Amino acid sequence: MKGRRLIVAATRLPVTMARKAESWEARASAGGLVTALSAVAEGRQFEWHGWPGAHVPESDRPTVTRMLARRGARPIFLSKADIEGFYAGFSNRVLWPLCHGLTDLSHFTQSAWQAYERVNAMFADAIAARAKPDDLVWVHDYQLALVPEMLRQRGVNCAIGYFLHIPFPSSEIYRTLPVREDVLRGILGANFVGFHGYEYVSHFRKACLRVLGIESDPELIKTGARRVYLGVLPIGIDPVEIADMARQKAAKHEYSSLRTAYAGKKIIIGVDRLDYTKGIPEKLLAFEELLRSTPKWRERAVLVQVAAPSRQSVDEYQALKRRVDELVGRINGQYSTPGHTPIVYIHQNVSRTRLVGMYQAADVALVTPIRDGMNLVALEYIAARGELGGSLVLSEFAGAAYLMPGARLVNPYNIHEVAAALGDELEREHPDSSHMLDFVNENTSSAWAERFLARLEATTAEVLPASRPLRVTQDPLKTRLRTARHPLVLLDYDGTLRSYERKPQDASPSRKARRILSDLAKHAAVYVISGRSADTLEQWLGDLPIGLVCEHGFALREVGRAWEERGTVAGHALRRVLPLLEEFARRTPGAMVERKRSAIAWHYRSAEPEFGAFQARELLSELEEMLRRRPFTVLRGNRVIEVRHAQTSKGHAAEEILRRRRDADFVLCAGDDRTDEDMMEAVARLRGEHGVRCWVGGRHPMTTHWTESSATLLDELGKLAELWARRTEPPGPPANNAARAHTRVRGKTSATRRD
Ligand code: ADQ
Repeated sequence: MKGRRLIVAATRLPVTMARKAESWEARASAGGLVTALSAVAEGRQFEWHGWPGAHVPESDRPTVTRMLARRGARPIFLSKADIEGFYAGFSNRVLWPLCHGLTDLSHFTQSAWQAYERVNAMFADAIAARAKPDDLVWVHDYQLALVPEMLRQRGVNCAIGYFLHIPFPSSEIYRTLPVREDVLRGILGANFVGFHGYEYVSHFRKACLRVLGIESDPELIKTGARRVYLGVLPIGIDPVEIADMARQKAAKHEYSSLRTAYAGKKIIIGVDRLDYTKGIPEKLLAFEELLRSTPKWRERAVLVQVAAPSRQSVDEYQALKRRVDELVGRINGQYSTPGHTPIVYIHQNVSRTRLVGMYQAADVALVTPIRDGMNLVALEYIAARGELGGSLVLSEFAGAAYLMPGARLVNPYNIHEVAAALGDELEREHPDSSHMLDFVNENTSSAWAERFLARLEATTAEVLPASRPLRVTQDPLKTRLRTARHPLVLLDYDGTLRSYERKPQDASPSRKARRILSDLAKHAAVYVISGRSADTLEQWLGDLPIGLVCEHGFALREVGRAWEERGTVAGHALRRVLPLLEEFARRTPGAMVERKRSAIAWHYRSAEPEFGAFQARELLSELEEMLRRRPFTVLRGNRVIEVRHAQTSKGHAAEEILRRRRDADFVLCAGDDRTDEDMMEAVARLRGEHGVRCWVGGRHPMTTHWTESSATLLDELGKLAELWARRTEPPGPPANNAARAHTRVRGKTSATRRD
């Protein structure tokens, strides 16, 4: 076996279980995804987690599990309530219409959402129990959007990919979703997220910006320590399978019966699931318009419309069925003659082999969804017609529209335009579809899967650092901690000791955090190194026996001493930088300038997000030019750009503390954002193997350990304080070289202004 093991999560297994008398029967389902994955499954170990397509009572589950295991499938058993809430309720009644831009058909209920969360968690549990660090996990589609992040929360650290088979809607539409943050965060647990077209990537990026405030590049989103790569990978079909089917009897029979029945006439084919996104009523109205405006086609053209029954328990689908029935009746009533009926309506699941025969018989395919992630019917038609060539009238709102050179693109809402395009295409005698055929033959479904996995492997090669979860009571760390005689603890505040709050002033320390800090300080030298002002730190932590560093390293306060300041922003920065920032604030409604002693900051949290991000990029390039070879650094934080003296960073602060605490024989530092990386770097450089560097919120390439959240870190710090308290031979109090090194006391700094 070459290749890494692949674990696939998709709602439905490639095998459907059905109850047969007293036993169960396994039937292979032949979806596009099954074909796409069968080739990549060949060279590696492979397992597929999903729902077996039926409610299986508790007593039968072991048998069904065994039957499925033989086919590489691992069942997620769902109760009837789960199927209703997760599948019909949230997936198909909320996300499906919303992602297709149909907000008025999207009906959110709390109970359906809870079922969705529950079922996503079942998938995550099942996969987390199996996944090994070197595996690849590939999660499919909108039904399982929470799974990637849920896997991270369960400590899964292997490469996770996610592919969305349907459109991602514009951010205006997406923002109407009541659980918009959760769904985005769920997807962002992946290392690589794939879409059919760049339009969807761009919508996804805008949603991340507007909903979560996360800026991104066209192919990359950085969120905390994690990098999420984005890719455009339009799915394909298997043209060889189509060619094989075309040779079968059922296809040949279908072909010749249609050609005989409509000899001398033009055949138009429509093949869709009976879904409101597929634009079937609009298509029928366009055909009606053609018959009305161009009488010669009334008896010389037939529309064969196959509509597979779909989601019949959902109200909107029942309404759609009634509407389609009515339209077909009306048009046929109006234009039928004893010898000819213009619409042949087949409301059935037709075998794929028969469909191929129908495609082959058709002069024109009419594929006019009002919104469609990709649309495989367009590709199947071109493949089935092969060298015969064929006309494809294709909605510009199908993902396939970007990829089919030579298709006649139409706006499906414009009935007259579609009717006219259809009329034109019916006139063509030998349409050339060779360019489309080339695309279909090259972009096969298995090539698509290979490409996805190659991208997933490439994007994760770099992010598998050998860091481990922080567990202070487990060896070897426990022994190292217990035997440390002069330990030093350096902690960031926001996001590390405390989770973020919408309003920064609300994030005061919990009683538990304060108690743990003072317990730790009985056995170690403890510093909180924060971006907060001196005043805030004094107010929240000033009474504890710990050192404080404010404004990202601008000033340091040893226990019981006054604040010592480092470089301030003055002179050049004030004369040149301040006016520039003020000009950008004037040009960007909602942006503002903040002056601190250590820095000047340009905040754009309240500006229109896209414009703010654009202006921030402009400002950064101007600042870079202006500050070349000057002792200032430009820091890009969360929706803020700060210009500060090059000597003020958390790295410099950590360096200074390490210099003062030379005898510290063990250093533990923890942080969670970009500014903490400087601190991690300093500890790694100066203390190497004597340091434990812990990242909060996931793995980070610069750290040795990680915790899931600030709450987990606090728990571990609490255990650490207990561990030290239980030591039989208590170490001496932490050496305090600081007092000796204390030469630059300048008194307490003035309050930092937060305008
Ligand atoms: P679907 O919405 O299901 O897929 P589509 O891409 O057209 O849409 O695939 C439909 C498949 O079902 C085709 O293979 C077609 O042959 C088959 N089919 C349609 N009608 C049928 C009938 N009456 N009987 C039998 N078979 C029928 C979702 C997204 C799409 C995206 C795919 C793949 O909505 O936009 O292209 O996933 O990513």
